[in-house]
Amino acid sequence: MIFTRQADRELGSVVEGFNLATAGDEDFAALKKLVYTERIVILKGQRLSPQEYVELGRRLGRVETYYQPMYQHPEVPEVFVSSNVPQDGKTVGVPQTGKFWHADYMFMPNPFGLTLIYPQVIPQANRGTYFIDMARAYAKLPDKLKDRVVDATITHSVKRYFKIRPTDVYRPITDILAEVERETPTVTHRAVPRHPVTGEDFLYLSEGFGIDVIGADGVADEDLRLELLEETGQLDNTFQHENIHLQTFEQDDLLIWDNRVLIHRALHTTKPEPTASFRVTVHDEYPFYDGIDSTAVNHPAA
Ligand code: 7UC
Ligand code: FE
Repeated sequence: MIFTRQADRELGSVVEGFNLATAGDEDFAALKKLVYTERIVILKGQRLSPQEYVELGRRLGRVETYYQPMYQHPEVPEVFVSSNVPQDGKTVGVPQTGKFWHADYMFMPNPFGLTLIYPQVIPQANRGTYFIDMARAYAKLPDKLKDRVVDATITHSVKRYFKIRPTDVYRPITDILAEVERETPTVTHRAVPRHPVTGEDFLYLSEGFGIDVIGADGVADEDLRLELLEETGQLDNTFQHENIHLQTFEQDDLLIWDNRVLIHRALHTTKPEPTASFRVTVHDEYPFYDGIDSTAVNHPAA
């Protein structure tokens, strides 16, 4: 395997010559280490079946299957499918996922450390994913703002971006919202957890899933939530903020990123184009942050 930093970019390293069929445990350990330091790793030249892709995920840790069946690959449920491309006249997976700042499973009690994305159908005009490194963004905050958030907690819920399923048609919206709260109750995470490998503190807040920032006095502070979103770049709808990194990719790329420190957002498409990608998500061998039970099951079948 050969690692190359992306020239002129703060994030991301490119890996040539990774081969699942021949990779040893030491290669997977090296890959993971690279993800923690570089945040994003782009494996070039990958030609994997959905089954092989999940196998790659298993070599990195415990694979988490998305809790909602409508996102699951019809043959390989561990693969989450984001797609607007019908197959045999039927929709596969879910279109338009993640078009808001978030980290995956932030609204669950035990989020996973690693997200893998394997683009399948790549749009021509609007390709790529936006990222913000929330460890660097936190480090750059004015001390006064850091002081206000360091001992805070944040509540998270999927309710703002929960997608209506075909079976929800004609259901009262209040019933659906009550079901969302029952199935995925609002969770509380420390506002500024520490990365178990790099030791960096990061701000665990997103515009998509963050509900309340609760100060050390136990009171929700809406001004603080908005200031933090503004300072970190999450309210910049031009995506020109210096914290925002656009990661592009091409066919046969497979991206692995640090789902602790990075938040991400699907690139806003200006014209509808066919796009499809496969996702696999993995709990590494470290607790998500100190104090979280890394063996906790997120969504016991309801
Ligand atoms: O459809 C979507 O945008 C999925 C989102 C609500 N959850 C992705 C995740 O893993 O947190
Ligand atoms: Fe996502």
